[in-house]
Amino acid sequence: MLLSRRHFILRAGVAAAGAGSLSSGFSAQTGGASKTGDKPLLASTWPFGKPANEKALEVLSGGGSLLDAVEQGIRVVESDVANQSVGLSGIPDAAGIVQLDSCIMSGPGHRAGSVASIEGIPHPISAARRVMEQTPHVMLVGDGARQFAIEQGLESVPVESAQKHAAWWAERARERSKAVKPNPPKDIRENHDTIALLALDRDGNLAGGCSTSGWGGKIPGRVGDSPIIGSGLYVDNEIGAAGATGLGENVMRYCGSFLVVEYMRQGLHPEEACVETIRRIARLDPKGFDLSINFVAIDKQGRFGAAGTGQGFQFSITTPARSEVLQSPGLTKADVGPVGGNRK
Ligand code: SD4
Repeated sequence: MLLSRRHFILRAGVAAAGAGSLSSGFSAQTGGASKTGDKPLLASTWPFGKPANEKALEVLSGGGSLLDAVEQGIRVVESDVANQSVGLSGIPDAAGIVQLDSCIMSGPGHRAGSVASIEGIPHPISAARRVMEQTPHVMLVGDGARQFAIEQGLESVPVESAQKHAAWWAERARERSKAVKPNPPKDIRENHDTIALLALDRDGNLAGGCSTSGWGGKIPGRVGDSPIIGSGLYVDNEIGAAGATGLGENVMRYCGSFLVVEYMRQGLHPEEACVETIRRIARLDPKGFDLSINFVAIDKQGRFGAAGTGQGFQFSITTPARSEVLQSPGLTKADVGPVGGNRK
């Protein structure tokens, strides 16, 4: 079922790229059958995005703003102490410290804020929003970001206690990955997961946010795609929004989320745009489809879609009429012919 749907999607993608419109038979499961969808619409990465979506919908239904919805939704995942890849319960770096990355974007005004390698701040998404709203800057990193968050009155914990808190996870990270390896483990879901949450309100305005603890056992100071505008997240209020999860190094070299939005601008359905982005990256990348990357996207009409490499990934969709976890199509070399064009 998935296979034939995937093949259909790839064919439809090629056709739609030229025609700028979709076949009426496009995947109903991923929301493509209709040209417009329910609003508000929340889409996010992984099953843990579902409670985040639901919180965001609750905020919007209660009259909150799009940015409130994104921030509050992501805070649900950042607060989940069982989550090993978002918030202070995330797997620490090779030095045993949890460094967090996050960003937020508002479609209206095309505004963005971001924090990277921030320590001891339980809600980096709130810090990213403050950067966007309270400073002339887009991105703050490291201790500067932490001090800014504290000055803004955001919740903080001493880094020593964040360290203690992280010690147990550090031990596990060491066992699992023996710190940073030149080649990441095959199943990156073991130690990579980001919440990227995209939101569309009833008026067709868009926003999004992203939050992660990044690559477990990373070199201290390593920053992934998640706080990089255009890589882990991109929002264009004329077109749509996209977010990424997976191995950031394979997203940030291609401005992955920006590319997804640009494919939607060319007329592709969100799912096709995610598929075409992965195909394009795989064509250029020496690793071909062995990339461990995933994208989720929504457009201004309320359509949504996702795609990933390998087995694909699970993403969450919430509207007033439905809230569910869906499986994205997965792309492998077998699906799309020659890849890794720069491979020497
Ligand atoms: C990173 N993209 O730091 C993030 C982590 C992640 O699924 O998404 N994992 O590379």
